[in-house]
Amino acid sequence: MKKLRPFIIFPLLLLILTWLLAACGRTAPNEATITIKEMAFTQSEVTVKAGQPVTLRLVNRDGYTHAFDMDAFDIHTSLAANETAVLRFTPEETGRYPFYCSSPGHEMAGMVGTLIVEP
Ligand SMILES: [Cu+2]
Repeated sequence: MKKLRPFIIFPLLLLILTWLLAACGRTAPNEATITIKEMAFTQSEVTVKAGQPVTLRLVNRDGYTHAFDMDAFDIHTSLAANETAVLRFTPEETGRYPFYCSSPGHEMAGMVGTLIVEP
């Protein structure tokens, strides 16, 4: 029985290592949720890492249509009342990129924010 132990431990270690690597990938996600409520983005600043895919979840909690526009990445999305949208893109360069709602008058009413891309 004792001779079999290394053969049992090695696959077990491999399994643990695989799990740890997967866990590490999950603890540093380039993900953010921006909620739209009462004619405003609840998060006016969102920080992500450059060179990694970003997942941006947009949640419209208002009873009317909004938009999410970020010219730097050519993103122009419309969100119906209570709709959720998921955007995926990869910012290659660091910087501060403004986003806004292009529904008439909404940007002027304060529907603006900044995506901060860090190294
Ligand atoms: Cu709006």
